[in-house]
Order: sequence, then C-alpha cells, then structure tokens
Amino acid sequence: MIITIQQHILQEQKRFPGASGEFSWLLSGITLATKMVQARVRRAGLTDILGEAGGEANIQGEIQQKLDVYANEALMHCLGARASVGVLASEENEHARVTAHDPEKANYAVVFDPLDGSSNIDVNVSVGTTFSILRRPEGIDPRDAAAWVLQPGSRQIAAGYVVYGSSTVLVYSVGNGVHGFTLDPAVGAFLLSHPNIRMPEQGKYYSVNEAYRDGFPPGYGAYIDRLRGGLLGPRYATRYIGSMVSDIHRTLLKGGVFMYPPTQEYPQGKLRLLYEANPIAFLVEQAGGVASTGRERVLDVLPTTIHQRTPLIVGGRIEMAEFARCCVN
Ligand code: AFP
Repeated sequence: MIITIQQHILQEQKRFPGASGEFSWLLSGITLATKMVQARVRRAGLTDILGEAGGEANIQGEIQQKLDVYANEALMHCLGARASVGVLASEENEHARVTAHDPEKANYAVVFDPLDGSSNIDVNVSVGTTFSILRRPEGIDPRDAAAWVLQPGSRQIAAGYVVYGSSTVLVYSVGNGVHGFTLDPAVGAFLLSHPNIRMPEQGKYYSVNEAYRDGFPPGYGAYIDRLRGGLLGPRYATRYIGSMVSDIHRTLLKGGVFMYPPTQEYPQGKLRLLYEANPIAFLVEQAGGVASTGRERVLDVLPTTIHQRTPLIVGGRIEMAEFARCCVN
C-alpha cells in the first residue's frame, strides 16, 4: 500500500485524542519547504546559482543566491506562515526570531539547519536539512525567542532530516519510531519507503575525519584502532562523506559509528547542538541506537546559546558500549 507522508502524519495524530491538527499543518510546512529546496538542489549545476549570497547578477540579470540562503528563506517562509509556530531559529540567522503575530497563541518552536554540508554542493555531493521541534515551555515570556529554544533535546517533540542524495529522503520521528519517506519526483509526494527504521546493533563502518586524530581527546585513537583491528568482531572500514546528514543516514540504516569529537580547531566539537546533534540524537535513540557527547547523553545537555557546539558520537549499541569503555570518563 502506498502511504504518503501526509497520511502518515494524520495517522500519528490520531494517537493524540483531541489533537487540533496544527502540528500536522506545521509538519506540512517542512515538507513543502524541503521540496522547494530539493528542486533547487537538483538544478544547482544547471542554473548557475552557486555564487555568493547577495552577489553579482547572473546572465539572466537575476541576483545570484547561494543555495543555503534560499533554503533558509524557504523554511522561514513556509514555517513563518503557520500560526502555531511562535519561534524559528536557524543556522543562518544569528538570533532566534518570534514569527507569530500573536506568540501567546502559538505553541511550537522550530530549530533548523536549512542546508547542512553546503560546501559539498559544487562537487555534487549529497547535502541535507535538519530540524527539531519544541513545545513552548511553561511560564516563559512568549516574546523572549531564546527562551523557547534553549531546552534540552529530551524535550523535542519531533525531529528529522532530509537528505538530498541520489533520491530525496525525509526521515522523521514524533517519538513513536523513525520513518523514512522517499520523494517521488513525478508526483511531488513523499512516500513511505522505510517504515520503522531500526539501527543495527553493530555495523562495519566507522565514520570520522581521521585527519584530526592527533587532536582527539585520549581514548579516541585507541577506540578507532580497536574497531579497525577487529576487536569487536568485524574489522571496520571507513566511510566519511563530510556531509553530516549523509553520514548519519548511512549510519542509521547500515549501522556503525559516526564521530565528530573535540579537535584542536574545535575543542567543543564542530557540530551545533540545537539543530544538528539534537535532532540526530532523537532519531538515533528512537531507532535503538545511542548518542553521546563523549561525556553525557546528547539529549540531556542544557543549552545556553543557540549556536553552541558539541561533540557528537552516535552508533549502535555494541559500538557505543565499547566507546563508553574507551572514551567516556
Ligand atoms: P559545511 O556546511 O560547511 O559543508 O560543513 C558541514 C559540516 O558541518 C557537517 O555536515 C560535516 O559532518 C562536517 O561539517 C564536516 O567537517 P570536516 O570537514 O571538519 O570533517
């Protein structure tokens, strides 16, 4: 049976008696925006839009716009028009923004990275969008945008990503398992292709930028050597795309471990807590895997700033148990 994402969201909604449908309407804003983004990504090599944002006019006389700026505008526009959305925070904007006319009546904040891995676009490597949805916390001033989003990841009510790869795949969870949908470009609908994704307990790949190995904290080098040396069973091979959503998508489906540890250049890690690590950790846990900062569960971190960085290590139960023995102190 063919199930579209809209049908799936409506089915999920039935689990919550009395649900008004506003949350489903919010999610439809994300699917609309990401369809707009994927259409642009698919034409990136053709339309000469890879110039700098706000840069020169192209041959048609239009102002060139970088794809990550376009993706940001698409999400801001599609979500900003939903009355249930009070606050939007994006990797592309310095501050979280109150978008609702009447924030007292809005219930949700959406935090997103509109186009992660965008430095890969001009060499035709997959990129992605990540998003995290939070409910407005009790007792805050609804006009204080930061207060909406500075919540630990364990409070996310939904999260997901879209990978613009050999096909466009949207993976999301509302806390009831993880489900993947592939865009059928002929009809413009996301169709259920990966119901109930479960992460394998053990895979055969580790995914890390090993060029930074000398700067990793103690234990990481030995952990990698154990994976490579077959101490967990298989001798692990490396896969590292350098586009987080793509590396995570493979890890979620095929198993293994993905790491972006602290490095010399990024002692706090490179990835962003609110819109990269948190949605990924939510999905990974929902799929039966483990997500750590190297010190604690990602979803337990209480953020203090919107763009704060964190180390991120995610993997199957077996890889993460060994990681805890080698690296967590
Ligand atoms: P860009 O958006 O600048 O391409 O960065 C991508 C990213 O944030 C993430 O998607 C990758 O996992 C990570 O950086 C790769 O970083 P390294 O090049 O340092 O390995």
